[in-house]
Amino acid sequence: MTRVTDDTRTLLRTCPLCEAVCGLEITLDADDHVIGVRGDREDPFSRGFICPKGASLGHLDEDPDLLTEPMIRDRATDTWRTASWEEAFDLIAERLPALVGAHGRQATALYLGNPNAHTIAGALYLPPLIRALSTRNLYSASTADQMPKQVASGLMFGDPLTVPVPDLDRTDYLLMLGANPLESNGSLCTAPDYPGRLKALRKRGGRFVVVDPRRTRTAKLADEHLFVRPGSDAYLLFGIVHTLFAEGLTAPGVEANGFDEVRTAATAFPPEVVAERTGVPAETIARIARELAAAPTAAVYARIGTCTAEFGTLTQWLVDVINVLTGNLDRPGGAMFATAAALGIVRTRPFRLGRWTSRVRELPEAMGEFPIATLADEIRTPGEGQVRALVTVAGNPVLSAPSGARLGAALAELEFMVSVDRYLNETTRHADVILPPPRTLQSPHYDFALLNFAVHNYARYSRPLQPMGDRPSEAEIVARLALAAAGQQLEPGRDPLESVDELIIAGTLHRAGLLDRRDDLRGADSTEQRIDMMLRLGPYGEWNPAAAEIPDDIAPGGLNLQVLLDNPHGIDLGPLRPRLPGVLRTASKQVELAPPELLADVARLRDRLADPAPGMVLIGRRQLRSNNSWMHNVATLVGGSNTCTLHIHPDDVARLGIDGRAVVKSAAGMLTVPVEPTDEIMPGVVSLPHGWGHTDSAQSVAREHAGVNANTLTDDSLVDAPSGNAVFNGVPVTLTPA
Ligand SMILES: Nc1nc2c(c(=O)[nH]1)N[C@H]1C(S)=C(S)[C@@H](COP(=O)(O)OP(=O)(O)OC[C@H]3O[C@@H](n4cnc5c(=O)[nH]c(N)nc54)[C@H](O)[C@@H]3O)O[C@H]1N2
Ligand SMILES: Nc1nc2c(c(=O)[nH]1)N[C@H]1C(S)=C(S)[C@@H](COP(=O)(O)OP(=O)(O)OC[C@H]3O[C@@H](n4cnc5c(=O)[nH]c(N)nc54)[C@H](O)[C@@H]3O)O[C@H]1N2
Ligand code: SF4
Ligand SMILES: [Mo]
Repeated sequence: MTRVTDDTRTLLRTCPLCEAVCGLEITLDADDHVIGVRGDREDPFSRGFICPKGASLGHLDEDPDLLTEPMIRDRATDTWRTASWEEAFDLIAERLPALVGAHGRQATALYLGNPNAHTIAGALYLPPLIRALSTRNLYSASTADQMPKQVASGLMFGDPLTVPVPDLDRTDYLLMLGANPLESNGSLCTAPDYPGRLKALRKRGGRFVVVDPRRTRTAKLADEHLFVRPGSDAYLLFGIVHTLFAEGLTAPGVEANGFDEVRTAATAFPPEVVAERTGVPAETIARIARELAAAPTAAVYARIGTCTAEFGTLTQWLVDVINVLTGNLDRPGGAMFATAAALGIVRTRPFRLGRWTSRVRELPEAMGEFPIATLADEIRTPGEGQVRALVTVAGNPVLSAPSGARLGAALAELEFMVSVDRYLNETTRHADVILPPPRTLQSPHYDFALLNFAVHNYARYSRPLQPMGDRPSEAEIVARLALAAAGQQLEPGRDPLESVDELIIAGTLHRAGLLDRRDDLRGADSTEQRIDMMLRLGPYGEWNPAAAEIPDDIAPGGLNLQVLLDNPHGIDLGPLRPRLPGVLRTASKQVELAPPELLADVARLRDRLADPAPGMVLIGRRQLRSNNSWMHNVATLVGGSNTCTLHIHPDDVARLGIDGRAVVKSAAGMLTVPVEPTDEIMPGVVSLPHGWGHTDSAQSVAREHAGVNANTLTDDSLVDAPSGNAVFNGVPVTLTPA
C-alpha cells in the first residue's frame, strides 16, 4: 500500500469531497507535505478518475486559514482568541446544560451539514450527541437537499434509506432530470467517473435524455435535451405516467399496491394539459413515455434541481412510479438498490412521516428532523420552546439555507452557539466556541452512507495517512461535545470513544447472538473494531450465514476489516443485484405505489396547474471547482469560470436593457450581481450558483472572490409540503439594470 523512496511516500485514500468516492494516490514528502494527488488506477470502481477538487486535496488540507485550535469569541468585543481543548469543553459544559435547565430541552438546536455524509465521525458518532441534546430541534442539510427522495422512498418502500439508483453501467435508456453530473460528479448515485459512464452508455447504443432549464455540459453529452420550466417536473412525469396508462404500456415487474389510484391521479395530467406548464411539447412527453416502455431496460433519475422545488416529493415519487410501471424497478439495467458491505441501521417498522410538528409553523418532522427553512422562525419567535442555543457540525447554513441572510441575523440573537468546523466563516462567526477537526489526511475514511447509493457494489477503507499529533479526532470532538452537552466530565485517562463503541458493539453482538465473539474483533482502536463488526455482520460478512458471495481470492471466508486492509485499492463486490422484496419495510411487504400522504399532495399540484405562469424565475447551478460553500479558499480552484455570475438568456438581457450588472429582487431579498449572458439557459430563467457571498468570512482567498449569497433571494416561507424541503428553484424574481 505504501510506495516509499528516500524522501517521498505514496499512500492511498478515498476522496471525501463529493459523492463519487474516487480512490486517490497521494504522495507526501519527508515532512508529510502533499506533493501530488492522482487518481488511483487500481481502484476497481473509480479506475483512476479524479476531478480538479480531488487533485487539490493537498492545498485544501494545508490551507493556512484552517483552524488548528479551539476558538472562543468574546461577545462584548466580537473578537476571537485561541483556547485549549479543556477550556473550550469546560465552557460548553458550563453553558449548555444551564440553558437547558432554565429553558428546557427544546431550547437547544442541532444543525448537521453536508460533510457529515463523508466522515466517520458523522456516520458513527453523532447519535450520542443527538441523544445528549435530546431536542426535537434537529436540522440538517438534508432538508436543503434530498429529503424529498427519502420521504418518497420511505413511503413507497418503508425505509427512507432504501433509495434506488440507475443501473448506469447496464441500462439501455437513461432519463435524467435536474442533475448535472459533469459538474457535480453525481448525487444519490455514487458513480466515480460519471462522465465516462455516460459516454459508455451512449457507446453501447443506449439512449440518454436530459431534462434541465439549462443546456448543461451533461445535456450536451446526451442524445436529447429538453428545456423544462423550473419547478414543473412533477407535471412532466405525470404526463408520462398518463401516457403509459392511456396507451396500455405498463408492464410492472414487481408486486405493488395502488395502480388504480395512480392511474386515477394521472387523469388530470395528460401531456396536452401539462405541455404549456412544462414547456415540453405534448408529443415529446408521449414519445418519451413510449421510449421508456419500449427500451429493453430503462431508468429514470432525478436529482437536486427537482428536489429543491415546490413539488419535490411528488417528483421523486413519480420517478419511481415510472420505474415500476415500465418494469424497471429492481431489474438489471433499471433502477436498483445497492448492497453496501457494512451493516446499516436495521429498520423494523415502516417509515412514518409527521410524527410531531414544529412549534412555530407546525411543519411535519421527516426522519426526526424539522425543515432547515424554519430554524430562523424557531430562534426568533418568543415562547416556550424558543431556540436559544445552537450546535452546528460541518454546516454553513447562512450560505446554504433558504433566506440565509435572515438566518444569519437569527444566529446573532442566540444566547450560545458551538460549531465543529474547519473555518471561521459566515456561519461560525456567530458561534461562541469553534472546535476544529483535524485535517482530512489525518482522518480514517469509510463511506457508510454513500455506498448505499453506489451503481456497483464496492468497499474500501482508508486508515489515516498522517499522524494526528495531540489533536483530538473529529469523532472524539463530537463524543466530548456530547459529554459536555450532558454536563458530564471526561474521566481522566479515559478514551471517550471507547465507551460509546463498547456499548454499541455489545448491543449489536447481543442481538446477533454473538456476544462471545467480542474478542475476535480486530482493529487498531475501538472505531476500527466497530467497523470490523459491521463488515462481519454485513451482507458479505464472515459472520453472516446468508452472506452474498464474493470472489474466493479476495475473501474466502467472507468480509471483515482485515480484507479491506489487505486490499487498499478497494474491492469489487459485483454488479447490483435484485433486492426485492427483502429490502421492503412497508406494512404490506409490497411496494406502495400510491401512499395517501402523496396522493393528498396531488390535489395541491392539480390546483397549481391553473396558476398564471410566473414571470422571470431563479434557479441554481453547480460549478466543477466549487463544493457548496467551503472550497473557495483554495486559490487554484477559484477564478476563471468559477465565479459567481447570473446566467441569463441574451434575449432577456436585451429586453430588460441590462448591461453588465443587474439588481435581482425576490419576495425574500435583493442582490446586485454581474450577469453572464448565455443562450444555454431558457429565456425567462436566470441561474445563480449557491455557496458564494464570503464578505463575512475569515477565509482570506474566499473573501477576495466573495460573490453573493444566492440564498438571500430564496424564500424560507416556501417548502415542499410533504418533506419540508427548501425551495431553491423556480423562485419568482424581477430584474432591473444596476
Ligand atoms: N440556493 C441553493 N442553496 C443550496 C443548494 C442549492 O443547490 N441551491 N444546495 C443545498 C445542498 S444540496 C446542500 S448539501 C447544502 C450544504 O449545506 P451545508 O452543509 O450547510 O453547507 P456546506 O457549504 O457544505 O458547508 C460545510 C461546512 O462544513 C465545514 N467542513 C468541511 N469539512 C469538514 C469536516 O470534515 N468536518 C467539519 N466539522 N466541518 C467541515 C466547512 O468549513 C463548512 O463550514 O446546501 C444547500 N443549499
Ligand atoms: N463541483 C461540485 N460538485 C458537487 C457539489 C458542488 O457544490 N460542486 N455539491 C455536491 C452536492 S451537496 C450535491 S447535493 C450534488 C448535486 O448534484 P446535482 O444534482 O447533479 O446538482 P447540480 O449540478 O446543481 O445540477 C442540478 C441541475 O438542475 C437544474 N435545474 C434547476 N431547476 C430545475 C428544475 O426545476 N427542473 C429540472 N429538471 N432541472 C432543474 C440546474 O440547471 C442544474 O443543471 O452535487 C455534489 N457535487
Ligand atoms: S469526483 Fe468527487 S470524489 Fe472524485 S476526485 Fe472529484 S471531488 Fe473527489
Ligand atoms: Mo447536497
